[in-house]
Amino acid sequence: MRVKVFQSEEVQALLKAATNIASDAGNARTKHITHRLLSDLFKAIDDLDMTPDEIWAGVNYLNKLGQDGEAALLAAGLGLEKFLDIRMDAEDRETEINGGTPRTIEGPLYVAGAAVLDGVAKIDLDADENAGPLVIRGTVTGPDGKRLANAVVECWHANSNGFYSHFDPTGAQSDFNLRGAVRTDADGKYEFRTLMPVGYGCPPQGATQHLLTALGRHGNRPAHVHFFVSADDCRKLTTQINIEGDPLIWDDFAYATREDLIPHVVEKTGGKALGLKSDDYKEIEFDFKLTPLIQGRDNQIVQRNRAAAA
Ligand code: MBD
Ligand code: FE
Repeated sequence: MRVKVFQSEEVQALLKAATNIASDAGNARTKHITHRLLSDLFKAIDDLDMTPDEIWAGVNYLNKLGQDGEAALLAAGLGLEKFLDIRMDAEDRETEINGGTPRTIEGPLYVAGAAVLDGVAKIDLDADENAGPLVIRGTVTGPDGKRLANAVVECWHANSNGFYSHFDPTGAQSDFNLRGAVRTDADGKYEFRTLMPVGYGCPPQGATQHLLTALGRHGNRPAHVHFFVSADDCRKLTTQINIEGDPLIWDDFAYATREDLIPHVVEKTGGKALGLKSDDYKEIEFDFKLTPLIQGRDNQIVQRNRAAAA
């Protein structure tokens, strides 16, 4: 079948009817976007001569994706979340905002509600035999380069199985294990005492991995730690650091790695005095540089569904 019907009056009328585009009812923006996306889909079906079997495979895939709760995971894996960062980076260049710590994707595994502690937080609540101690510390500075007291640094990462609390398929972790929040001290310093994470892998039986496999791709991330950093009169930063030396650093299925987000990992001793589980530990020093509000507002605040725990 090589028919092309997309441009026909019948199909154009169908697109308009299906999205109620000629009416004042409904939400104008939603109708505009739906009309465009549905039109692009219809055109692609024509252009690529997609078969009914292919279309129903796709529809069934969406059901499986929702059942698995993986739509946001797929968004990361297909580069959609990275694309949004690329757009925000371009917007920053246009508004001549520079010098801040690079952003990178939030991902789907944040949980709101961690208690905010002063200066230092020990966030490894559960024992993890296969993970050694890790201290992540540094400063938060504002657009003028001055250190910021009372900035809030939130942090979340995986355990030695690559699993995040709240999303751990084994159910093994307590609510805020490896998640925390710290308010910077008078010198703008923050510190997390935690354990070394291991890279994440998509659920092997899930819809995301299913598509990635069909694309000949893996669904793995290098070991990494997520952060939100917020302070008065600054834009909220969403970023991550990667653990230096991970073989997947430049082969992340979610495309989150950036040159300036791979701090050195330093071997230290004196962990016992810090309350760590061994005297030998690893340390990462990483400073966050925040950027100014734009005409008094934070254009980096992103609304999305996020898990929460108390
Ligand atoms: C993660 O830990 C993550 O950070 C992203 C972006 C996707 C899946 C798992
Ligand atoms: Fe992650």
